[in-house]
Amino acid sequence: MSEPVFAVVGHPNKGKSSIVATLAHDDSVAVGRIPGTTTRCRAYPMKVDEEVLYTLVDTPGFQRARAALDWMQKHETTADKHPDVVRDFLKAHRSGNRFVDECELLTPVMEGAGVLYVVDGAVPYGREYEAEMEILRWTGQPRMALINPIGNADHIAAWQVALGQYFSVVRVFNALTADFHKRIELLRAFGQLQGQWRSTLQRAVDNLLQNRTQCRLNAARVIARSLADMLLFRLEKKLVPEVDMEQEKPALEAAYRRHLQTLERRSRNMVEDVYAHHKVDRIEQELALLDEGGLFSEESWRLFGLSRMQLLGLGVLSGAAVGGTIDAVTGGASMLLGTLIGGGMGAATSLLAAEKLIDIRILNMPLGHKLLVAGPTRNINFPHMVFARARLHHALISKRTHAERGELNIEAGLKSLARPLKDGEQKRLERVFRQLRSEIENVDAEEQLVEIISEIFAEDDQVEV
Ligand SMILES: Nc1nc2c(ncn2[C@@H]2O[C@H](COP(=O)(O)OP(=O)(O)OP(=O)(O)O)[C@@H](O)[C@H]2O)c(=O)[nH]1
Ligand SMILES: [Mg+2]
Repeated sequence: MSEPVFAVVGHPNKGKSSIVATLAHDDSVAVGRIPGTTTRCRAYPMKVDEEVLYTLVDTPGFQRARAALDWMQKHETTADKHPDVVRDFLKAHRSGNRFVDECELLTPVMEGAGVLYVVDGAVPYGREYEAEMEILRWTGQPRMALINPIGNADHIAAWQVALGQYFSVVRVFNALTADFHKRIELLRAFGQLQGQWRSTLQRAVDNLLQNRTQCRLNAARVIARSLADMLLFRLEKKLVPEVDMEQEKPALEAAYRRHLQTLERRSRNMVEDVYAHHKVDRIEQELALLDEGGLFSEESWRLFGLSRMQLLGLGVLSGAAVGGTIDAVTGGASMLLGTLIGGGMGAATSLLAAEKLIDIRILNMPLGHKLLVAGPTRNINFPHMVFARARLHHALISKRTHAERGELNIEAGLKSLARPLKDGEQKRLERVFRQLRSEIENVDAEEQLVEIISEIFAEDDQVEV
């Protein structure tokens, strides 16, 4: 194998598999509360465009480290022979059942893997780890220790002192929350372990950074496509003369909403695929009854981090659009804003809600037939809200580690979307939404939307969310 291989080893239940999942970007790695989840070694290659950048080997935890070290010490001669003693240990016990887990975890190390030793910074350091660390030292392989604080970080300092005596590099690395930048930093540290890995890992870092940009672009494409589809969606139903049209409207409206929800859900799944999250249990309020104040309520907007002023600004946009063109807003904005502030938030909210999402028209057809037509929506705020929801989901999914198996609760993540959109970004979006609406299949506008969204995501990626 030419690419660097790292065996992730340690005590049972310390987050070894979680670290493998996070570093290999692989949510198929089995992670579990009960010690002994991993019983066999398994290699997880980290690939970008089918090229393996590095491989992580998940291993079972040490079970009888003290007894294994005793055996090794009995066969010890001089320090230069320590790796040979470990090899002899494997030969002597590989087919037996006394040191099954020790043999399993030491095999990839003796085949050339670097060692990543994982401990839990939330529990106190104790002597029982010394046999494990000593065995790893005897392997002679490059070694790094990772302190993965499961819960709290109370004992990190003591661990650092102890680990520093056995490992050339010691890092605190939270398997569940380590964001992309921390993972990159860790890879760079791997490079320090062994000279010959440095250039390969630097290339891996470069590839991952490029891949990150590509993922943002792919996600932006998915979102722009679904936004355009949602914005231009039109649904119609032909009715024979004797049918009561008023009775037909609710069904058409419901079908319209269902379709929007399907489009949104599909785009969420595709964005998750872009980031190799294939099994996310997502909890998200459905694109609600927009015209009944649900999604356009003051509360919804606030949830998306829009300030009171921004909210009022959007209210102005929305309100003016009812009476005329959006361009006319600029002049009248301050006056309207004054009225809205004077009228309190209730006024702004009602203005936001005033525009119906689903506008159903009735067209006359030959022979007394009628055509019920729903959409495309003309609601000004609709694409902004759809985008705000997509952006929040993207922020959460792009930072989610592959060790995280809990549900992804979108609304609960709202607080963490720290960066409000800049006015310029909001305006560019509005301009392109208008363009999209003006022409069916407006490819140019969609490309522009992709560009704006990727730029917003790039900026979001710099911010700790
Ligand atoms: N809160 C928190 N939980 C973690 C973290 N790392 C792992 N866990 C949890 O700890 C438990 C054990 O994690 P695993 O990754 O399966 O641990 P392991 O060392 O591979 O365990 P074995 O295979 O049983 O030896 C799981 O329930 C994880 O979700 C962490 O950084 N923070
Ligand atoms: Mg495991």
